[in-house]
Amino acid sequence: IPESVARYHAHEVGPNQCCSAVIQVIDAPVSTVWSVVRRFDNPQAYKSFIKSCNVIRGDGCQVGCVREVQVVSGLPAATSTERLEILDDERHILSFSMVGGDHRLSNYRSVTTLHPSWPSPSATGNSNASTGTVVVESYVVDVPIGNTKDDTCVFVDTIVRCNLQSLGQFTENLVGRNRSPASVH
Ligand code: A8S
Repeated sequence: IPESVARYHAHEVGPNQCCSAVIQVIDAPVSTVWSVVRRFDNPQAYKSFIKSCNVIRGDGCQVGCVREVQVVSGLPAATSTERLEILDDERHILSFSMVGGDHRLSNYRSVTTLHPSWPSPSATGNSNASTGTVVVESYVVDVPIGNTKDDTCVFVDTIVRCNLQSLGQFTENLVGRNRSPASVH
């Protein structure tokens, strides 16, 4: 990861905050994965905990715009209001923050970056073509009163890991590289 992009993952972490990162390797090109990730107005395309999303301020994919997501039932929250902070189409960086909602994740901010990955030459005999993507998603968030840093990170890591795994499945399907073939009836 280039230094210039790595610094986006170097969050300032206050005494009552925690931060962590999740990494996911996806067997689809950066261009495909980015076309899905950059759609700030359509997170439900791959985030399975999100039921629906409405842009309530600004233009869907422009910095400063605000979306309100409805979360599926069974989770400790129903809605979240989120602001797009960074959308860099050249370097494949997206960042958003949570600015409202009925959840307990105060001052949440995440940064997602995409990086080309190369298959091992022995696997394909072609070491030049980048075919895959490494996704890095890091975040910082306040530790809610009555919780520990560890609990908070375990909770958020679980959600982020689920999101990145379904991003992988969704985009691998788009390019016909689904690892787990659909069952045939
Ligand atoms: C994301 C990341 C997170 C979303 C969390 C952490 C959330 O949507 C869910 C449960 C909650 O309790 C908080 O990139 C909140 O979406 C699934 C409603 C914000």
